[in-house]
Amino acid sequence: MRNAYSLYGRSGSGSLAVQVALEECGAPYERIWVGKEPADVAAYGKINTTGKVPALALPDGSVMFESAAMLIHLAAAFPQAQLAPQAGTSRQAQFLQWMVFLSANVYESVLRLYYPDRYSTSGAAAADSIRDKATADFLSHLELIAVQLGPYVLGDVYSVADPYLYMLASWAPGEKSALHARIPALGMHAARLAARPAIVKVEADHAA
Ligand SMILES: N[C@@H](CCC(=O)N[C@@H](CS)C(=O)NCC(=O)O)C(=O)O
Repeated sequence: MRNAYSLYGRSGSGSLAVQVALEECGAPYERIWVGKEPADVAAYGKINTTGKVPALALPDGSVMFESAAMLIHLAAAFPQAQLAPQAGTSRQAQFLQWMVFLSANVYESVLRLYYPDRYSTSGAAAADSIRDKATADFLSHLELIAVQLGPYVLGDVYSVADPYLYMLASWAPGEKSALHARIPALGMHAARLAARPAIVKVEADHAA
């Protein structure tokens, strides 16, 4: 029996996709919520110096940050779960492309949407225009990935890119139905993913 992983996160945050991957790998893990009080944030800063969630402590005690890196790592650590294509194949090249795209573009635009004050020296005065541009970028990034869903990010093969897309798209502002009406392929992807036992379990944990 391997020692357990420790996943640090918050409800509804970027730890959701990593928790889904831990479930689908069959990895032993504990899920730790990080509080938002100054003392909690200070204590967490000693575990993850970026201060962001998620962080993942590996069975050997080392700690990593960056959600996409965690997903890629877990898929490689548990090859029997078949959550990523084999290293060196052209399908893996596509997989890595979309993982980096989701992290560098989709996640990035969501952060501008939710933390606009961090993207200008004008503070709140610039917030509305930063949010508007972030929303437009978020939607165009999602449209770009949605046109080639078939039904998964890698076509007919499921991978950790799918719960990553599922989680990021769920952060769209406003009603989910509006996003799914605008990008139907994304709605179908979300419905398919929402039926997976690991997602049912992790969504319930985050909603509790
Ligand atoms: N690139 C990072 C982004 C992590 C991130 O910004 N997480 C958000 C929650 S989804 C966070 O910690 N926000 C709190 C803050 O920035 O103060 C990743 O993919 O893990």
